[in-house]
Amino acid sequence: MAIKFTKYQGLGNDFILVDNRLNPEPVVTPEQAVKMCDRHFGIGADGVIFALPGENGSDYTMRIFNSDGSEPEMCGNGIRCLAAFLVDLEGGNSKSKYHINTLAGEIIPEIMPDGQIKVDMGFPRLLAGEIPTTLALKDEKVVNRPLEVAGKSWDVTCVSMGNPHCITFVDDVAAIELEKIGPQFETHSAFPQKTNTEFIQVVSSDYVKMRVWERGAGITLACGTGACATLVAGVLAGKCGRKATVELPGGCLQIEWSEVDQKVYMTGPAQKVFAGNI
Ligand code: ZDP
Repeated sequence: MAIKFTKYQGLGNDFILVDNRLNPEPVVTPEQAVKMCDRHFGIGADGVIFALPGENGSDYTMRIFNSDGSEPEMCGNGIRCLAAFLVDLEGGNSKSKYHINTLAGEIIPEIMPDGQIKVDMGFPRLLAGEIPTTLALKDEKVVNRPLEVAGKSWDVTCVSMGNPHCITFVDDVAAIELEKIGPQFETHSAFPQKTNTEFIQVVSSDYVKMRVWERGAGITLACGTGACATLVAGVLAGKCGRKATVELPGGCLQIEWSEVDQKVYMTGPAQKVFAGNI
């Protein structure tokens, strides 16, 4: 059976988008997703994203499989790609704002006049029990707590954007041996659902550089939920203002943790690359 797909990328974080609007279950299995994401034997991507029918009054539901077949709750760059995909699918009937049901709650991407996509990413979750991490008591925040990884003590701040993130501020982000230490953070026993890990170099209170090791995907060029979690962590740790540019290997995202409604807003691009059948 052939499956129609469209490849999108947001700052080089790339996804295979599948039109799943007629079926409430993904038409691709996690095992097939792994093969599709393979960069040598498949299409190549960091994940597969499904546009499914809406639930509870939302326009659509988004589900995603990571390149290792695991299923994260949310995906920031991916939801911008999904919004661009929906505009394409709906043609003349498309909307400028979509209410998307995800495992992390309702997320609202909006297509801006300049083509950038601004996403209402909802509220960050800050308590150890909801991240989840065992680095503090369930109802405590985890800000600058020591974590032993690869024979070294790192000060970490943890934030959930629906999915778990562990943020570490470093002097030189280029010097981090991501491939070596990333997996040790991801699978550390302090993170029962594993974790995405971000290494951050603060250039100024409104500009930071980030490198990421993603849970279930490894090194990627960008991570939207990670950029959001980073800004929140920067505010908690007293290193950032409420609005900043996050520079990732694939480009920049604008992130704001609104003082008005306490939600996180992410603005960035999403582009179609090619379409095909597999
Ligand atoms: O939480 C996870 O398992 C992530 N690998 C999900 C994907 C996150 C993503 N890179 C993002 O932009 O938020 C898509």
